Amino acid sequence: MELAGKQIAVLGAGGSGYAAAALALSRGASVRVFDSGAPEKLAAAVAKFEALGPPLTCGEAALTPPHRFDLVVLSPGIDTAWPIARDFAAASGEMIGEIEFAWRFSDIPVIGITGTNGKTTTTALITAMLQAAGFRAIAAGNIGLPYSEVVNSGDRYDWIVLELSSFQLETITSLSPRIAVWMNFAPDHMDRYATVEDYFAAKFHLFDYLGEDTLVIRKEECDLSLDARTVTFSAFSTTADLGYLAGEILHLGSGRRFPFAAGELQGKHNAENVMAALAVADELGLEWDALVSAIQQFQAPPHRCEKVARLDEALYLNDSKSTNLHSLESALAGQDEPVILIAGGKNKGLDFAELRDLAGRMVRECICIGEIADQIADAWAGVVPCHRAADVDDAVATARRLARPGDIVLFSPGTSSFDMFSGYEARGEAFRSAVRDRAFGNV
Ligand code: UMA
Repeated sequence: MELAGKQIAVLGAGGSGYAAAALALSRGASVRVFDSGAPEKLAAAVAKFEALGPPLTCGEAALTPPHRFDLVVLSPGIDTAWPIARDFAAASGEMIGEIEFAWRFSDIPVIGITGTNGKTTTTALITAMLQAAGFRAIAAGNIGLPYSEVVNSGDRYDWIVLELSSFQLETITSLSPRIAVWMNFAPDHMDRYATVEDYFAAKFHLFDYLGEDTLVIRKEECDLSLDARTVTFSAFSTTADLGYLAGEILHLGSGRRFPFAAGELQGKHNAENVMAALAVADELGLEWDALVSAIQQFQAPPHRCEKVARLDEALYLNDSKSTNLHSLESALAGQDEPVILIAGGKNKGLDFAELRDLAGRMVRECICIGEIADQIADAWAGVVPCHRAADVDDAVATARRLARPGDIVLFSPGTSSFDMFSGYEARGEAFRSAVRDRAFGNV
């Protein structure tokens, strides 16, 4: 794509807007950046853009009718339905997302991963696996490092492993992953999408531009009815190409086995993340045996069912990233041992009754915290004994009293943290400290 002499508008002055602006500048374009955030909140961004060069217009001024541009590059956090984005698009030649923009300047093959849950872990795992096999591979996209930054660096990679959110997939017009991985789908981001179908349609764009490529798809999602060659995986089905039995991952066709349970990752949902990675390995002709130590040593990104410590012979898992019912459901369904669950947080209208049957089967005791504590106890009354705790530390103290040797103490809140914390990271830190203080004798 030729950019010299072109006028480019970048909407959004966050990480992806900055990386897209830098890439456009390096290709000779004239760039302007617009962000509707209040100038006082964007002081750091203003300083960064001043150093980079392109003018940044923020606040009210960014909302005035735009000039005509040759191309508008949209940050993922900005809704394509936002009237200002529509005005920019209407006045300009074309509007694409930051991911599509970067794709147009790169010839490095992409492995694209989407799904409601598990995509960050799978992206990091596939990257670690490729690196262990001797490939130059890097993880980018929704995982945190903007794709445009990787492309603009000029560094040569054999593979870019892209975590793709629905927000990013909404605005692709040619991105064609060599291998596309679909982890799972469940309602989420309903503050951005009018219907669940709209959210699904956004994610489904992953498959829009596939050629002779391979799809790796969770078996339960196979009604996607796609023409491309498909490899399926599932920890809950006996007919998927890759399945799970007694701690091992099995390849149905060849009988190959992978020792999953001996590794750092824990739970059947993580077994599915490893299956997706092994399916990618098969596509690239990599031997499973050569990948055992890289996969077994791989640690889940923080706050995603990470092992914190063993205390009184019970294993404590921090799954603070569980901010919706689907991630709580996956964390629970993935356990093989009785669970002492700590759940709750902000009351954002979720109905924990949806998980009543699963909780009844998997959870021996539940400790409820936060604004939504009473609703959880009401929703699960009669199937799970529920206890209230004042805060995370109190919840861990209660869990320790209730846990028996061999139990899993699972901190998987199932809702967001903003009633008590600045985000899921701070909430997960509080859990880790409460557990480690006890494990190492401070309490
Ligand atoms: N803004 C506007 N108008 C709006 C909305 C936002 O001007 O209507 C401005 C904000 O004032 C802000 C800027 O846009 O200054 C932020 O842009 P952004 O929200 O796109 O954030 P980035 O910093 O560019 O980060 C994005 C992804 N963020 C989102 O999709 C919300 C990051 O994913 C991603 O890591 C990064 O690009 C690099 O690719 C984060 C995320 O929360 C982790 N993703 C969601 C999720 O995982 O659930 C989808």
